[in-house]
Amino acid sequence: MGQLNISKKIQVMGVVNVTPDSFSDGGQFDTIEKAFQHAQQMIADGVDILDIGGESTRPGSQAASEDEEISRTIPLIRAIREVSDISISIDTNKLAVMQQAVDAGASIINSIDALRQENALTVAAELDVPVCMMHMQGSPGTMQKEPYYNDVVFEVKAFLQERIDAALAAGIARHNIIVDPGFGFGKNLQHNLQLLSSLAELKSLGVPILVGLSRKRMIGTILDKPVDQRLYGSIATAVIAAMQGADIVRVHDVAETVDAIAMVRALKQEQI
Ligand code: PT1
Repeated sequence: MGQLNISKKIQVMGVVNVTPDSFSDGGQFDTIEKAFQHAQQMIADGVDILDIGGESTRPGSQAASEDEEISRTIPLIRAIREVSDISISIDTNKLAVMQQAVDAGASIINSIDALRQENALTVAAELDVPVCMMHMQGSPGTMQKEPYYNDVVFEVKAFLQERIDAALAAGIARHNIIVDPGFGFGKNLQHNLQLLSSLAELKSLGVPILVGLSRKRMIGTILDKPVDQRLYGSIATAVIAAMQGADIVRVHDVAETVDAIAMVRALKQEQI
């Protein structure tokens, strides 16, 4: 428990959303109970890390308040900790949520704004756990309006390098740094495809790379399929990313991805 596994093994991170489902009115307990069952299934399916988030950050989504995020995520983290020592990541940009989550047993901070908020780097350095810093152009409410880059791969890589430098300067240990190009966060289809096809270029940053492509719109656009029919496309993108050196893949469909990634791992061991 606690430490991120930094061995050669490609890790599967399972997405556990604790955001109330607008189609159910079962209330907070119902939401947490469902997320707990979901987490237990992922553990049974072989997940390496559970990523718990109490605020949706999909394009166009609404922000959650600090109290909402805390009341959704902290009881869930405690409940999982009572039954398992699985690695838990907290998907948040809020400092109080990071602190309470780590106190409750989370061992990774997943920051989609790359710890750019006031004091976030200092708090993360004090917590002394691995942090994932993600690239995003704009903010979730508006980021898909008009994403623009001259050279998306160059600009994302330069941003991630700048965040690595800032993290190191704030006292975050190099072995605790993970980066993520942020698929779908202020990127159009072409930007996403350019990043995916050049993912290996991020390896020279010298830190583990996390990618989240599962069920995203880029898959829906290519396949012309709604979100509940993107499983095979999602598996394909996880494999494409892992083949290019992604160290952690963030996914919804854990059992399927664990098998797909096992094939990549076997192939990579042959190559060494
Ligand atoms: C991600 C990620 C995340 N994605 C990390 N954390 C989401 N580290 C939440 C779409 O285009 O990639 N990396 N936390 C979910 N966000 C999105 C963004 C969901 C875009 C869907 C889309 O459909």
